Amino acid sequence: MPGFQSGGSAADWFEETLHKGFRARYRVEEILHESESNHQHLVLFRNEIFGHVLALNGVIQTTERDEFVYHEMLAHTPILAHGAARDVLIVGGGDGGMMEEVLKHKSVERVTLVEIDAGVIEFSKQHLKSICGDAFDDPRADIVIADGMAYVAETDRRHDVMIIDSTDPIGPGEVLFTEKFYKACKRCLAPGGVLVTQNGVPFMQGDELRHTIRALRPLFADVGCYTATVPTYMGGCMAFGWACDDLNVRATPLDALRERFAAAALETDYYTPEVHVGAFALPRYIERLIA
Ligand code: AG3
Repeated sequence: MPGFQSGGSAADWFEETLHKGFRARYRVEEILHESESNHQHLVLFRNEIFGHVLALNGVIQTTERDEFVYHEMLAHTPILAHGAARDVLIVGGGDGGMMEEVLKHKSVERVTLVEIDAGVIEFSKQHLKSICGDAFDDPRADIVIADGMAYVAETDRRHDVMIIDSTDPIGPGEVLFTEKFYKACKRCLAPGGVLVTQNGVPFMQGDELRHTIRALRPLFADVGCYTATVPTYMGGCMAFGWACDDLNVRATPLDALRERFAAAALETDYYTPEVHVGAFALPRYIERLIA
């Protein structure tokens, strides 16, 4: 079983294999599901601290207990900064957690989820209700099983907010970190639209963020990043890329964010308008990485 190790006692441990030279282990109370899809190895287990834990190819993607940090920050930050997003695209995100956050915005009329692996979606509907809720049944949800790269290169649609909810750049997720992909994203972004990306933990994976920022810079008037701390993405804060052609979107004043947040009547566990603004204040080592 990839990722699993006997801890020397009765309990089994899941060992995440993402980083060279660093491993984190999670005690497995119970394996709830394990399978091999056309694209990847999928496992769901239960851990005392994190609840249900989903790992793809040995890398933890999301957990019941801490998914809110990542999903709220990648969904609400661009949507509330934009202020009038009606059409949202999610690339990846087959677990449905991102879509669930996006659908909390009543002003959003359509969310398109482009996921390469139908297996992840089927599985999440069955086993990850606590993360995706009823998002897959929402009439505003449009589920497309396709390669994200092909979708953004070919679609005629234009999106106000695009969220790249990918895995790390290993395996099927790799293409979602290329210049070619970002160019195609720009093509299907509506005027004033915002693109946000997941860029890993810069302390551990600095190159991932550096490459994305370098690839985005020539394409958009405003390129930057913001951060949030997700407990299971080990090694410090996680970085999210930001790209937009309108400089005013990132500069949306706190008062406006507070008004929009109140109007949207969102219940959140991490996101607040204050956290939103603060998330763009970068520690020096990250500033240097993207300079
Ligand atoms: N996808 C991002 C997982 C990143 C894990 N990387 C890491 N630990 N450095 C999450 C998908 C949730 N919808």
